[in-house]
Amino acid sequence: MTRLSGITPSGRVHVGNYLGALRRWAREGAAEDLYFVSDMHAMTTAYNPQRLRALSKEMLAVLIGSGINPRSVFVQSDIATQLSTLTWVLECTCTFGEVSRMTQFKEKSTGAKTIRLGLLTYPVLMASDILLPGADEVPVGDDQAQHVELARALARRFNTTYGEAFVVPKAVMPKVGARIRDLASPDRKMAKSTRDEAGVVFVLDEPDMIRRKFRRAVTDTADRVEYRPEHQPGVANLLEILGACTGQSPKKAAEGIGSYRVLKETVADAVIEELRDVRKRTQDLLADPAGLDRIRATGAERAAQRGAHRLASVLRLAGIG
Ligand code: AQP
Repeated sequence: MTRLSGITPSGRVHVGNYLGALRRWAREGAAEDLYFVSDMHAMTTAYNPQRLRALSKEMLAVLIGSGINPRSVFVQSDIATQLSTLTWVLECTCTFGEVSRMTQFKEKSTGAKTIRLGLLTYPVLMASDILLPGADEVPVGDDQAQHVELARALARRFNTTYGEAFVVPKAVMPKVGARIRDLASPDRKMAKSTRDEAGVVFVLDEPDMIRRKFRRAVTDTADRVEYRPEHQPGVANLLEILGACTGQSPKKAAEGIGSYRVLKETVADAVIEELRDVRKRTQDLLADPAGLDRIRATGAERAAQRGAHRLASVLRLAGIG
């Protein structure tokens, strides 16, 4: 059974990505699972090529530094030739109506001055990510469930029209972890692409910086450390982060903390501790670029080998190649 998950280098990895995804991938991932840096997905809106390359490299190191099996990790564009070939076959299996109906496309394209064609066809590339290695399960949040549904539809359609080539994948909803919010604006989630970094704690932030960001976290004037997400979103967010680090419920985490000042110091300490080894391992990997390149090349080779047989039969069945 193969599970597949990706993370897009649209910015630097933050503590929300780590607590909500990477840590779980490291703890629960099996040897045959695949985790990839989806750098090609970062191209659907304006971006800087040098920054994308640097972010992808750093993200690869953070994935491995987080404890994910290096043999399960690869960078999407390292198998770009296979993926692009399969994407063309799937684009010719998919209808314009199907992609233009995608909620995420509608959200991201509404009001945009120019819309890249890749923004429309991105779910088809995502279908290739899933179908090429024959993933059985794709853990996704609500926002991506529709895309996995499309991958299922395309797999079934190809299988019945041209011949059996694809595993029909299943979307699985991971256990709902805390949705970590931006420390400076607790009304929105912590996100990689947020321009104002004051409320975003990056996995590779130095401990001093982490402490500073928590000290400045937006709370309220009540100075009452209780878990009441509706009334005290900033405080609730800090308690969720603390609970995620200490393995407690946010309510339990609040016990014995008498002031916001103490709460902020306690969360900062817990996050620094939680990230200490991850940061150290990641920094070691980044300090040895040749070693990281070797790990990357091995991951790419394994991913390519895994897809080669399926791609060959897809091309044969489709009457090309
Ligand atoms: N704030 C968050 N709290 C908990 N989990 C989070 N994830 C993202 N933000 C939080 C989880 O991280 C994984 C990787 O996500 P992605 O690259 O597919 O994109 P995303 O969810 O859109 O991540 P970001 O950080 O919010 O980036 P941008 O700014 O590009 O939108 C996913 O498993 C996600 O649930």
